[in-house]
Amino acid sequence: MNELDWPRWPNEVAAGYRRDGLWTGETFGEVLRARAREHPDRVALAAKEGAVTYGALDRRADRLCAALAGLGLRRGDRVLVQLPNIVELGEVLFALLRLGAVPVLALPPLRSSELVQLGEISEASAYFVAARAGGFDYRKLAREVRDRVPSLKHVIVVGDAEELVPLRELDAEPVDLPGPDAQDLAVLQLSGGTTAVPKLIPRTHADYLYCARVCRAASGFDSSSVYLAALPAVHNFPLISPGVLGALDAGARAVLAPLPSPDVVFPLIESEKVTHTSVVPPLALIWLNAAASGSVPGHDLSSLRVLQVGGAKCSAEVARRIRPTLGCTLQQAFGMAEGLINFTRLDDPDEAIVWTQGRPISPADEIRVVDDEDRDVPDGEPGHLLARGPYTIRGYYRAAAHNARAFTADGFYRTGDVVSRRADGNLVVEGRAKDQINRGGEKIAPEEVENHLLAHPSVFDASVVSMPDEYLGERACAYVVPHGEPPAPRELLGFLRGRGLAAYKIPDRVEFVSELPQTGVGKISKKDLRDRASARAAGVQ
Ligand code: J2J
Repeated sequence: MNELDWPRWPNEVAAGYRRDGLWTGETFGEVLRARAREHPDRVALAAKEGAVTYGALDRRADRLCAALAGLGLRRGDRVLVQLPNIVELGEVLFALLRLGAVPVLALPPLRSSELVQLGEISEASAYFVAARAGGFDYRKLAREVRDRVPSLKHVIVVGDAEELVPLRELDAEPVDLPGPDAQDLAVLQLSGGTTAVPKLIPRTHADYLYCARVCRAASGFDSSSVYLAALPAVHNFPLISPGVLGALDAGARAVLAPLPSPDVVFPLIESEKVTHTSVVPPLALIWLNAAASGSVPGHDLSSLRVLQVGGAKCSAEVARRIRPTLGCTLQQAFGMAEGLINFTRLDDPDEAIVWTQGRPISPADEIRVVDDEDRDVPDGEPGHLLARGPYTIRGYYRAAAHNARAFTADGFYRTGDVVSRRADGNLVVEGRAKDQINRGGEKIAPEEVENHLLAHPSVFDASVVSMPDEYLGERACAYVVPHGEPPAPRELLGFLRGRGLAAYKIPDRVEFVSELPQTGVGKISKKDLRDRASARAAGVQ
């Protein structure tokens, strides 16, 4: 991989993080080896189809790593990984991490349009999918992506591979390979994004491990805890905050739920004695309602100690119900795959747990709240949140021009979030300055959807904005100026699906208009459109 592919921390800063013991010399492959030596027979990962011990996971990772090397995969190569919550996800991740090949973590709902872009930017050489998951045939998707991405040589399938490469046949005697260094890339995470082209987030072994460890300390997670991944485990929140990788680093058990619904999750919490899990706010509400109404009766949830809620703002109303209904402590989690994570602390006063999104998890995190000219604003006033620190990236992968805008000259990441800082240090998320829609924790870059709309022959112009929604927080509304006769909304949305866009990015509502409102300088006024969408949602118009 080229040195210029992603911006590193400055040498003296990195040396400081090492000297202070924040970055250790360990890699994920070594961590798994150490835990397997300490307690080979302890269960590492449990999923619907079965469980795997630390010893077995370690051996399988070695053998798969050797087989992948046999296919020609090398340290530094990028590999698309789009797997659901199954044990094989752990096997694949650790085999790649040990080899030093870099998983590009693709959420299961992503489709050909997104996967092709991810494959092209990363020049991925392999792609891991499950044959079918959630009623969808990923082999079909993988073939299409392979045919459109010239670098993709191998499609490896969990389950019935048809003519593709079956994962279970990738098995070879372990070989001694030069593994990655701690400051090499561990994974490429996917940014929530504000641009038409997705941004990849370069996370190293050192910074990702550090992130998991400080998250663990702040959420009271230790080797006797049990983590449940209810959300797709490749997402940053359930993967590393402290998530599945944090649990495995602790030598604890991680449980992978195939679906996040109460009828699946509640029995798992009981049978696996889950202590920690994480959800987005709409899911917290579903769980609360299920627990309160007894719609999934007879399940003992008393093992649950911490419910992390994040990804989007948790309303005080939901927050207040968590302890009385589920019997556990709420931990608000305001994080981002680019790095910075804020948690409320378990021993914070209820008022802070209910009303704030927490504070940085590491004393080495540096945050600033600034005005439009990057001047610090006083506590209590809203401003743009900037972040820098031992697990916050200094730039996206292969995105030099974008990096110049998304980071300050002295290396702070411009989160795009508008927050206020209270005297007690806790942050309150007040809004967002970035052009993004947060649909119940799922992030949509309007520009990406607008470009797909503009590809329709009957669309002259289009703008996609958020509209408030009681359940998801926000939904997406597309304002479309047609070319002549407007297409039927259903046809237009079908067109977007046909272009291979993830279902959650398909606008919830389409409105045809004769023109889009403009700002004084002739740009489309998204603010006017958002106001219009809000009025519509409130039933005013
Ligand atoms: C308001 N907005 C929030 C919150 C994230 C832990 C937790 C979450 C993520 C995540 C993550 C929010 N209240 N509690 O990676 O490790 C919005 C902000 C933020 C963006 C990041 C983790 N929690 N957000 O959500 O990369 O706008 O990471 O900048 O998906 O989600 O999204 P993402």
